[in-house]
Amino acid sequence: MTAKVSRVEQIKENSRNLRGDLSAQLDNQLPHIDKDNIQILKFHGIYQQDDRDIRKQKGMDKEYSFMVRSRIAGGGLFASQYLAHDKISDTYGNSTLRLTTRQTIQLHGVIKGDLRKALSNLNDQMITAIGACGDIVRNIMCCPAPATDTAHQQIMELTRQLSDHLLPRSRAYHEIWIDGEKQISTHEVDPEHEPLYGKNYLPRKFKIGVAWPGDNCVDVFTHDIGLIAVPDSLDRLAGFTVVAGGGMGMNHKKKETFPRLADPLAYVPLEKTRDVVTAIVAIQRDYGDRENRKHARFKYLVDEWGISKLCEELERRLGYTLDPPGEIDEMRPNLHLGWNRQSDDLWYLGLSVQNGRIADTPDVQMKTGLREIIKAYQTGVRLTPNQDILLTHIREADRHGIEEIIKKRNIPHAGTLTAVRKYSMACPALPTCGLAITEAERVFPDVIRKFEKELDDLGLGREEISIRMTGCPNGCSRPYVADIGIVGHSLNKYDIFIGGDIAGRRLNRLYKDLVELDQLVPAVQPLLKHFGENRINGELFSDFMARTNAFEEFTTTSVEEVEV
Ligand code: SRM
Ligand code: SF4
Repeated sequence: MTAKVSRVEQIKENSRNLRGDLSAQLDNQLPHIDKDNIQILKFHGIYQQDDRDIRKQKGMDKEYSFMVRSRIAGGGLFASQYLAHDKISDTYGNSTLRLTTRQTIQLHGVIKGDLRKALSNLNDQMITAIGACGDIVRNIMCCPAPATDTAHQQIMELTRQLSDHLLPRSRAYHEIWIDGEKQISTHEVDPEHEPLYGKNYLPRKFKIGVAWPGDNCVDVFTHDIGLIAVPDSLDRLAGFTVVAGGGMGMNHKKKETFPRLADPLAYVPLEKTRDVVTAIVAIQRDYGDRENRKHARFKYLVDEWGISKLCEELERRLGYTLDPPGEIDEMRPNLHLGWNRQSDDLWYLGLSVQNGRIADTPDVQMKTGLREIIKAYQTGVRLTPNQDILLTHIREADRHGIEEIIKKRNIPHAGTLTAVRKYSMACPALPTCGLAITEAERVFPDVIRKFEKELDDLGLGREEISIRMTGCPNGCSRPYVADIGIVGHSLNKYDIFIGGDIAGRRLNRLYKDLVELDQLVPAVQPLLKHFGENRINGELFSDFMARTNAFEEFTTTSVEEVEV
């Protein structure tokens, strides 16, 4: 390791395979973990947070609590596993469950003294949080449709296998959170070996998504590695079109940071997929930037190398030549909402969860309703990349009872929601996210209501337009592929990005910057009106934006003046 590496690199290297001093930190009487150990904590799926609302109310310096993110490959859970999250959120958290844009669940508001109990309760249900955060391969996403055909089953199976294969080998997680007796281990050097990650793990987070052909519900081009299934003529999984080098995060003040879509790399048969994915991860391990974390994502390496050089290096490591990628079918995202056939005798029901926040409010008792349904009917659960939930394996005979609970708890059926609302997503932002510049999740219901009204007034109330909002430019709700991305820039001011496409194959562009929250809809209104008046044959907003020069006509930014 050279002297120039970032501080986080040094912390990882000295962490004794992700142990750091976490055990001692957990045992002391302080409400928080120290600065260096916070970095190690992330690998265990936990973030230390400071609730800015409570801090202000109490006039305190910091109000510490912790966010625990489970690792849930492809978003698939058994009833008991979902119910364990529900219970832990009441016992140790803030009583809400936050479904994430990567098909996991976050528990917020856990205090330090309860972390071990919360993680141990999850472990009792075979749920881990290791690798849900940190410089490692994160939760692997997969199209959540619970189909019974062979190829669909195979992609979920592969997702689970890849997820297990790409976990760290370190026993630190079990020692610290589960097997209490080893917490005070004095082992200087851990005998275990990390064959893929080594002592320094990856330069940065690494993300993989698996898509079904024609259905881009996982936003496959936004991943470091995207795998698009290729079925054979008998509907079994033959292999994957591999795409590489996607990512969303950027920084308003650093022009060298940018969102990027993955490029097609190769066709890989199923039996070689694991080796190819592992070799790509190893390339990022070896060549990713370990000095500058803002430049450490795989997308920058791919951008600088180009896809051909990546392919050459990959083939050199594998020792064989890869087939070129085939044509990628046109894709549309399927949200998988509403009642759907799972098989001849089973159904699944997709429910839209606004911003993924499962909670009880005076109007909608989403949390109670879901608990009642899942408990009574022992449904399976699949979390979706759009922060929604699918209840699976429902028998015809149980549909009536489920409908009764939905009615009693006032949970809206997807059919009653506008397309704009269904496609919308916002990140948590304030008060928990330490990187938030503006509000997102909390103001988003109102923003969506206003867009719905405007679209309705323009006669566009049924349009499929995706709106995604974040409280900073990191891109956690993948705003840069949305039709309309709203990104926090400075206090109460947002940048509006327009022109992504619903299929997730085109990045949007900065349309207006530094727009006040209450001016978001007026800023986009003229463009929407222009679309309504000039679209051809009912074309989609995204197709209209690609066909015409409406963007150039309506865009105005002051970006040159404000950037430093
Ligand atoms: Fe994210 C950091 C929340 C998906 C890009 N993200 C964070 C942190 C942990 C803030 C922090 O570092 O202190 C946020 C915690 C907020 C809170 O209070 O809960 C956070 N990210 C989320 C979630 C919960 C948003 C959501 O609305 O669901 C998503 C959790 C996913 C999961 O289950 O694993 C989430 N984050 C994403 C995505 C979307 C995706 O992966 O498909 C992205 C863009 C894709 C990408 O990675 O390029 C994303 N998050 C970031 C970044 C920018 C990374 C970069 O390349 O620059 C950060 C900041 C960082 O890493 O330095 C970040
Ligand atoms: Fe926080 Fe920014 Fe991610 Fe929103 S986009 S959760 S504000 S890091």
